[in-house]
Amino acid sequence: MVGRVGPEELELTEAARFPNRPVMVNDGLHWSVLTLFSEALEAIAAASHEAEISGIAVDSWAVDYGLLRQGSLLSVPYSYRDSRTERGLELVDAVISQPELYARCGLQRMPFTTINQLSVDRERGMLELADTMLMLPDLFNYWMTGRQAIERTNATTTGMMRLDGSWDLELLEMLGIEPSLLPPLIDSGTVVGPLLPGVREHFGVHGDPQVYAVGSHDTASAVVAAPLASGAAFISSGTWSLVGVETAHPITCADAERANFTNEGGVDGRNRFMKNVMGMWLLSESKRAWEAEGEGIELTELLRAAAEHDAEVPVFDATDEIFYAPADMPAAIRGWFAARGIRPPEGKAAITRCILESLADAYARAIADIERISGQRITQVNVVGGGSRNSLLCRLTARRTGVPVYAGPVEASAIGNLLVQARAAGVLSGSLADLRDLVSRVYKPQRYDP
Ligand code: LFR
Repeated sequence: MVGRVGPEELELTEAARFPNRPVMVNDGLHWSVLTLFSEALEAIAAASHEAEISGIAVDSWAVDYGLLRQGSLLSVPYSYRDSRTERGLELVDAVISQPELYARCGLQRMPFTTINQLSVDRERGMLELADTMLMLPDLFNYWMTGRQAIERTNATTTGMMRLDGSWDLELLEMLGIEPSLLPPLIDSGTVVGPLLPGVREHFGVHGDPQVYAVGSHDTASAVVAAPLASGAAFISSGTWSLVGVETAHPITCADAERANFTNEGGVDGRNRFMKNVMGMWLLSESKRAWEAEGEGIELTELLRAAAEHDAEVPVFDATDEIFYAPADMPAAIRGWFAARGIRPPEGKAAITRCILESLADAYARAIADIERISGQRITQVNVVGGGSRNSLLCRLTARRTGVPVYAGPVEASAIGNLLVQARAAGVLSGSLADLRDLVSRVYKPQRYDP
């Protein structure tokens, strides 16, 4: 995405879009990081021929990382959907109980958290070889600038960071992970460094752009661009749906732990008290399964049929771990109902409707939890990200939460990334509230009433 930004200007253009396909080989599911890097740099190079690019910043999903030795990547990074994370949970559970871990880092229990993955690497001897770990956006920053650092918002998703923002050295020792693996932390809104001349030449990038650190966790960037009013909860809706509120401090009481709520670091030291709900992954994987049966299906067609499907559908728990990476999503949904003696929905329209109703139900439950645990009344929901375009889902969300839904912007992560870069470059100034003010002046949200 190429952005142009000024005190009263905010414009985003799509420079390129390419699929991000993890690749399954005999040792598991990996990200094609070189493909992602070269696609991105080629797009930046092409854009730099049209206009001067003054800044570059990377955000991506969280938790995944590369291991390096003397500056070179040692192995192909794994996808967090690889099943080795189950072994990771076992290894961490053997060392520390979940309540103790929660009190230290405030993260909800999820198999893919970085410490679980690193524990598997340790068991396999990889940490004896590695001298550095970089989160994926940091790996890209390193490839662009030569500087090794871990950006803070993403660091909070590793499970290795204490609630005060320092690395949890005691926990690292318990897990047998060398602290020297971790390069220095860097804050969002700072300069990483100039693009290396060799990178500029190789990809043909014109000009001399600076690389900035932003909320390198996509959810941190998305929430920067969520025009939150007081009493607002956010849903960052994409592959995942992250449902939560922004708070000044983490909330780690027993009730929060029981409800499996997470605390992640945001830009400007904010905290996101929230829950991971499965998200559009449920639908994209169902679509993939149906297509594998040989039929081409348009998403708009599925959504239209689901909107017209009036018959009652049952709902499943859209936070259940069984949906992380099933081979066949519609079969997993059927299995969830069958295990509870409930008749599953049949046919694509009913299943699509059931997925959307189940997502909206999970959002409503998460929001009720937030109200109970934080004592804060939620009077509106801001949906940002790709899912904000899904008007049926927005309508169902308003219906099940009982409060108005404000949908948009769609490209929230890219906008949040851009705003934080622009502020670091001195083009914008002010607090997050000022940045959000600019977003709401430029992007008028769509309102859905309950
Ligand atoms: C969303 C997201 C979530 C994180 C999940 C896995 O894209 O970053 O915040 O929990 O992906 O990294």
